[in-house]
Amino acid sequence: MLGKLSSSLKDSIRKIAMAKRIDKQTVEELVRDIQRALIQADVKIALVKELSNRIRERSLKEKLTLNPREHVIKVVYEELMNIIGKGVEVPLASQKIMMVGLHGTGKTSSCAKLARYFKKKGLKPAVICADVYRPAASDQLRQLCDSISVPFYDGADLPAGKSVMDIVKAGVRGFEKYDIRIIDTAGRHALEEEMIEEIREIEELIRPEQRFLVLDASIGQQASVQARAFDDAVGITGIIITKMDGTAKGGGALSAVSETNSGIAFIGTGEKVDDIEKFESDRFISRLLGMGDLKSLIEMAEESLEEKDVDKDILKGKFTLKDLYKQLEAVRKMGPFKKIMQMMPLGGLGVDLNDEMYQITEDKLGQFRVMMDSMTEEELNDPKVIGGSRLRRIARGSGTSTAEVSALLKYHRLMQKMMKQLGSGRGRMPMMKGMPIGKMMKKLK
Ligand SMILES: Nc1nc2c(ncn2[C@@H]2O[C@H](COP(=O)(O)OP(=O)(O)OP(=O)(O)O)[C@@H](O)[C@H]2O)c(=O)[nH]1
Ligand SMILES: [Mg+2]
Repeated sequence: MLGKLSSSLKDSIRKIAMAKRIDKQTVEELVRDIQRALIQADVKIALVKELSNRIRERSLKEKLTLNPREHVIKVVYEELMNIIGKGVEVPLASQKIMMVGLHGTGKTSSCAKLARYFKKKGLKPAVICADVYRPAASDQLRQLCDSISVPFYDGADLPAGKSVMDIVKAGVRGFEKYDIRIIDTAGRHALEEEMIEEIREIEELIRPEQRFLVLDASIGQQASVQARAFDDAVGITGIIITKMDGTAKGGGALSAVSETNSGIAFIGTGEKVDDIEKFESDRFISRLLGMGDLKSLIEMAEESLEEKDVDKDILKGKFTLKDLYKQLEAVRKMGPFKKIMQMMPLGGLGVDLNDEMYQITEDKLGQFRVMMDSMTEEELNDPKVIGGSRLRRIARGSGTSTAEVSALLKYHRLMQKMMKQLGSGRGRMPMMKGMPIGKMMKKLK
């Protein structure tokens, strides 16, 4: 994804990391490298200029809390975050979602992707086709919905002469019992008043909690104009950027968020129904800069290795799957285990570390993450509720087996127990983030 932008940015970060000293000249060179990379990715010039000025200003004038190299990298990171925005969090709750966007941007595909996403989270989705203009539109959406076993409605039962509003009204009512009702709308080639009027009417009719704008990443800066027009019309609550897998110009669409009051909610990374990612800008930027562990590194530098206040609930044994997830995330971001383990004063805990313990693989962690992605909030908070049928659903949703999901639950129980012991015991608990994993993984074998 965004291969070229990413490789240029990585190069410039690497240069900074290796620079003998950080002075006006190094910063100027960095700014120029980043400008070139962003402009090639089609980010708006005005935004690039603003970012450049801020990097120059902050890199050299801000008071340092980190070493100068880390400081500059942190500034770059934060300023990129500024352009791309924080991303919007879509609640896992009952809601109606209306999709809007120009012709061919990926609205219909994204309807199915979203339905699948929510279904994996344990919610019941249904999809309504409000595109009566393109003859094949309803067949396309029906096939997609069939493939993921999600109910679909296109007003086929209504009398001839039905309008888009009739279909939407009947669909929303018919699917009243469903948690997530997704409405696909028709695209046009350009921003025509007729289309805008139609989505406005749909919006007024059903008052959807979410109005998602679907933008094609390959259109580059054109994305801004679209974002503004759709935001004016219906008030965009989230943006889905599609086709991030096939373009070098994605920077234009990414930075179009600044035209709306919302942010990026999802990105599409391929044609299949599973090719959708919840957008998390810190993770996205870390990946872009080629430093999966950049943020954690910076945090580590800031926090230092002092003993930290550990969440009291965790030590009382209230260690949920979500806490485990957070821990795995932190570890994954920090990079190789061995390095982290070596940084921690473990002697006091009576933990004897041998090489075997370091052999937990990235794959294993990745698999855990996918399984947790297929769980509901309730399950993450209280894994005890996971019985046979939920186990099967999670396994299916994550493409794993029930035995593998069970192994994760067992791992969680062990961790929970260990946390409890630590809480009641000797108290000293340096660097919660990654510590107990090596030991627990060994037990799992
Ligand atoms: N590579 C890639 N292709 C995508 C992605 N999202 C959608 N597509 C493809 O883009 C094309 C158009 O997608 P649709 O979902 O039909 O777009 P639409 O906005 O519904 O189009 P209209 O209904 O005609 O306005 C299809 O061939 C999709 O497979 C993506 O994230 N990556
Ligand atoms: Mg469509």
